[in-house]
Amino acid sequence: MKLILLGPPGAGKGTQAQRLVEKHGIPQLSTGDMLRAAVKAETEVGKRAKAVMDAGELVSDEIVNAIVAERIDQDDCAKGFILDGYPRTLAQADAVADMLAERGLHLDVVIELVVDDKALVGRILKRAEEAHAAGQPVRKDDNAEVFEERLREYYKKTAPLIGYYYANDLLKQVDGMADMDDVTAQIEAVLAAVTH
Ligand code: B4P
Repeated sequence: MKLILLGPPGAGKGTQAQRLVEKHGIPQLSTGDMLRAAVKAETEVGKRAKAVMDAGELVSDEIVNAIVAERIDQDDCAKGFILDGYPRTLAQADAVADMLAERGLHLDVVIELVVDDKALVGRILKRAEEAHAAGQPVRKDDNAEVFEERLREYYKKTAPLIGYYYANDLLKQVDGMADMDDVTAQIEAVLAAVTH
């Protein structure tokens, strides 16, 4: 099973991807996590990505496409994978199509988590507050100002993917405003329908 989780920042892509990993035993390929790991390890990619991420903007297609292409060739991706937060631009979507075609693979479904803007900012600020209260590091992009930029980037560069995947007959929408268990149940229903 190869699927994409699509949605605005804070929609719950990472949250739901982790649940899918547990249930289906396929890996979560989160470009956000991969980039944060590169920043932490101070690799060349991390050094180039840091300022861009801190400002709430998107890292270049070239960097992101390269890290995903390398990742999907690893053994644990043989049975499938969950693309979480990737693709985020039309150029990235074209890159995924090429990457999969070159390997004789295809996408099963693209699941969009639909959440309104007000709820998104509330979730992000809550995550920042909870991390702070627990003495954990707060993500530099989890504040109201940077979040506004993340959302602008989403509408400008990522939202066009909704029409792109709809036209390719791959898009399924779920109500991301529901509680986490309900969202999981909706996703499982979509997966059951597309894989049977
Ligand atoms: P990501 O790490 O992908 O972060 P995100 O979009 O904010 O998170 P997500 O939607 O996964 O939300 P989550 O489950 O955590 O990206 C960060 C940055 O990396 C980008 O801004 C960009 O700079 C860079 N980047 C990543 N991928 C890129 C790409 N492909 N191209 C270029 N740049 C890229 O949920 C958020 C919060 O909501 C959590 O606290 C969670 O507990 C809560 N929550 C989840 N579901 C909920 C629900 N149903 N109800 C209530 N709360 C819920």
